[in-house]
Amino acid sequence: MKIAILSDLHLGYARFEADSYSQAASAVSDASAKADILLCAGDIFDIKIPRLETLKWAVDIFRKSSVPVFAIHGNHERRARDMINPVQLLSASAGLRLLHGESAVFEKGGEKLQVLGMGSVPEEYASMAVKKVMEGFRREDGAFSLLMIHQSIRELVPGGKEELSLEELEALPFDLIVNGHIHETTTMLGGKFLIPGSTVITQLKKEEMAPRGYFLYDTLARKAEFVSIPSRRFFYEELEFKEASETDVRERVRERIAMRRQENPGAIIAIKLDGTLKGGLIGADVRIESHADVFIDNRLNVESLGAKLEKIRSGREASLSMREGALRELKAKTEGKVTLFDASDIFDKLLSGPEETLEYLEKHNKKSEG
Ligand SMILES: [Mn+2]
Repeated sequence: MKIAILSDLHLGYARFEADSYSQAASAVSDASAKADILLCAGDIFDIKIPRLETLKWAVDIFRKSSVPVFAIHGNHERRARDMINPVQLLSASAGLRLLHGESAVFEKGGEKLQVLGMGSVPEEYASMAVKKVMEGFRREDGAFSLLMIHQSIRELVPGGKEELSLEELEALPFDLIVNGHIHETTTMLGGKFLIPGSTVITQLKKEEMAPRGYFLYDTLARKAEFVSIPSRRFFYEELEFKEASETDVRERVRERIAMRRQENPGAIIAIKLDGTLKGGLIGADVRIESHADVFIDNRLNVESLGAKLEKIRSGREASLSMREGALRELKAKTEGKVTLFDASDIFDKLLSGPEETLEYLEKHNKKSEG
């Protein structure tokens, strides 16, 4: 059996709305021609209450699929329990099978696939939600078992703590786990954990330069193949300057755009400008003419400002920790020796001011007099 795994179509995404429709349409039609079933791991829509035009696009795109579609909702579609989310509406109008905390079996040519779907939940509840969903899950005999989720993954989030971890996912009884939410194509756990990534650019990050597409998974070979779809090229450029003039910056930006657009006329281009400017120029002084689908991230001369802020911040932290250190030291040295009052309290009061110190001493003097 061949399973197509798609995710994060973000239909109606305002910045690249036409791309969101055309690229999703390509992905769904290409996938339905190659696979026996299509899985959609959430964020089919970009917002919870899409415009009617977007809904019409979605219905048209999914109605054309010649194979069944199983889907879950993503965080962009999540609404309160008693409200209708757009994927539910799509499910009712285009025949998608929407799974939230339940499983469905698809059978073809004597082969069975069981998909357990869990729509997006807030990250802090993800572990608990998976446990709860697993309690109600009964494994179908002889079926290839698959879990479909739409969550962050602890190991992929810097400083992540409450997200689902790869370890707990690996321990679950599935042949394959597929995830949405993360827009970058990713393969983990030796091919047992797949993230297809979004079909449209939404974040203008370096990682999004990779081709857009979907995974085609073969249950017999237990292998996934990434199938790229026709999509608009995206370039992320970093230009570094040193003591540059406004003309220097404008020239190099213009050159870079021309170079990229020569090979890819419709390319989306994000340009990060970094480094220093001549004399008293600041980043905001550099005016760059606007081009369609070119996004400038101007960080010229912000380094010095950033460094200044950093100095102030670390200075504050250093003095704070010095104060804490001194308090601790004083406490340790006077412990058991000074009995009338707490020496570290006096130190603290002295730092606050003479009034506070006197007040404190007077209060303790009265106390010791009885
Ligand atoms: Mn998304």
